[in-house]
Amino acid sequence: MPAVNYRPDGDVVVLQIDNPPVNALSLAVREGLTDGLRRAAADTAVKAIVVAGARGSFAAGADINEIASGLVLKSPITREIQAQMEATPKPIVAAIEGAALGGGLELALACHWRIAANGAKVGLPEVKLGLIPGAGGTQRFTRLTGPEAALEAITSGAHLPAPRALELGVVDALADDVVGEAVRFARRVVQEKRPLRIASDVAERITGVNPEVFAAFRKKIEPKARGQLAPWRIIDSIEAACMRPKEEAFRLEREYFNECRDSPQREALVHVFFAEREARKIPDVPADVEPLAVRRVAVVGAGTMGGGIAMCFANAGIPVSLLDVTREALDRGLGAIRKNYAASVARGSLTQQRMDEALSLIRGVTEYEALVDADIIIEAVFEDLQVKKEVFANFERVAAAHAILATNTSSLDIDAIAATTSRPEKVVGTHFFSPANVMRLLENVRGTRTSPQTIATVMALGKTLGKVPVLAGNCDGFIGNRMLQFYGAEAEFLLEEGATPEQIDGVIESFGFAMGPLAVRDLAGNDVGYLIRKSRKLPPDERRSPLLQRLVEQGRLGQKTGKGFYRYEGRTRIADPEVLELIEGVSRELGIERREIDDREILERLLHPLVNEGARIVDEGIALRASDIDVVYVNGYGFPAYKGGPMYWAERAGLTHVVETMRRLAPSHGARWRPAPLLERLAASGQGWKGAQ
Ligand code: 3H9
Repeated sequence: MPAVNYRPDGDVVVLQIDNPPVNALSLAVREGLTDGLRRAAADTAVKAIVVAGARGSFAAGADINEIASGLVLKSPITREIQAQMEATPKPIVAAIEGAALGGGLELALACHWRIAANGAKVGLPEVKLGLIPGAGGTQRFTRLTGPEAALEAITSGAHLPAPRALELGVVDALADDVVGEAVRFARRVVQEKRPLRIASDVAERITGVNPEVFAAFRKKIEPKARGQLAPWRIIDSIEAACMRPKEEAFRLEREYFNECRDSPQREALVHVFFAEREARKIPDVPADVEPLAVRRVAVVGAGTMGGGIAMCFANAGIPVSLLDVTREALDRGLGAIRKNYAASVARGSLTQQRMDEALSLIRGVTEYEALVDADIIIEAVFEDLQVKKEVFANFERVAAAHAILATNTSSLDIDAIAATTSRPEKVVGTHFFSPANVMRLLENVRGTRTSPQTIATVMALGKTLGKVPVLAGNCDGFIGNRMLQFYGAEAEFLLEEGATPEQIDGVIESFGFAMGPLAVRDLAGNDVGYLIRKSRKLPPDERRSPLLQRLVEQGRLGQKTGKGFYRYEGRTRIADPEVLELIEGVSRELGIERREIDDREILERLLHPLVNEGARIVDEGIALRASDIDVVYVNGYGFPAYKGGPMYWAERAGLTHVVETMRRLAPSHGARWRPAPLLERLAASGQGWKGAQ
């Protein structure tokens, strides 16, 4: 099968890219395009060319595997094909269906005109792979849209819906029958002898640009882009498009692309890209297991989590019943949802019409009987096993026979919950993260008897909701929270030994997390953290810190009481000498001599125990693979994606370092802090996590 089909249609030739699954621009595609262009240019019967994609999609960009190989791409490279297009005297029209992303859009931008299907999406998402567009994307896009829109679109990597792309000038027209319309359009252009429109020569929107635009944008993205390379190089490249001669600007884009391609950040982000896709593959749930069709959903519990989960479904266009047993709690929950949507409308990130559509899909109910038509019921009530069991007993009474019964628990035993029903094969954990309508991670949890179809359904649901699903086995805390307890505890031990809250949070935030562990505690509430801690039965030999309890006793519950590990003015945290006194008091009480602790020790002592527990989780089969843990931490716990996730990061730094840290900690911290046997094995053999499979 050729990777590019040559399809004459009268005096127009359609070059159709056909490279499953996503029409990536592999070498075979590039060769096919170059040959097709040459043949069409040479054939006097051909008056115009349309470039399109097979199977309803244009092209998803460069082949990421090829870029990740680090090898120099074989000629013809995309830039050479673009030069060939721009030198062709015959009109070339891109017919964009599905997705035109990255190099795919760059290819379309080198065509003279672009026609997109109404439902198509276009974008330059390279930033998410730690790259900048490397085939003139920052140049041609900016020339068509002007710098403001280009800065927003390319630094965010957003997928723009076709109508928005039309508004911005990235595409020239929308159509239903895209290829047909592109062919007709090409003929019209020939008949009218319209001059060819070469995007790299369009200059109106890059002329007379105020350089302040770039300074202001750099300031704006600083909090989000801190520590990363690609977003800054994208701005540099767009600035060059506006401020430098064309050839120099294109050359700079190439240099920045190479710099990003060769950076460890690119490598880490490509790891995350493939890890997210790998996580959807469950070895004992073959791809042909048909997920249950989810047409109606019910969520039980109208608190913050339940409301957020209901919003996820409404946003995906799925009708959802939200149940709370009292009218008052239900009204409060529905009110919070309305407020949430209204805030998005006020911010401009949602239209009033979309808000109305979403709200019309959420129905508040107070009777369990109303859940009878749901295909999946998700419980999101108080985190208490007894309460959850009672709720599941109600499900047992009313749920349709085919319905899946899911729990949003963040740590409780799925099998114990399943045991209250007569259909344990339909019971599963769907652990959403707060705020549920924003956070991308969906940690699905299988019980001993959860059926393949139930698993396939909740994994597919993750995709429907635009989330990143990962499957975990059943244990206390599953993947994410089970690992996190070590990180949280170690932060307190470091305080006892001499570190300050600012130092600990500073180290973690410089590493790339949005917030350090103590600031997170203050946000979630130290009373909540303390309760969870108290409910855990720690082995007698395990080190414990009384710090959290002391804070709670003194009313330092965190942001909600204006003081916790910090003092707060609004949301601004301020170091508080009173806390330091309290911490020093605890050190004295425990007979610990405080010392200077350097930043590296802080980082390793916080992250290595996390990785060590991750190794146990892989060894026990709770996570199917180490990379699933990376997906969990990047999407649910704020681990910087450009460092690849904790397991990837540790492997790059050397697993032996983790073993050494754990050997140092275990004598004072207890048996659970000993190096995981799997980790010791892999470190000794020099194998990475692949050795665990
Ligand atoms: C670039 O273009 C650089 C240029 O500027 C520079 C020079 C030209 N390559 O996501 P899915 C695989 S950088 C190779 O599940 P969906 C994917 O791994 C690129 N493989 O489907 C998966 O494989 P498997 C910029 C790719 O329907 C399968 O295809 N472009 C590529 O949910 C299905 O993928 C991007 O960043 C690729 N480019 O979503 C776009 N893309 O089945 C990246 C996908 O074995 N791609 N695969 O696990 C996407 O965003 C989504 O795949 C897309 C489809 C939205 C297209």
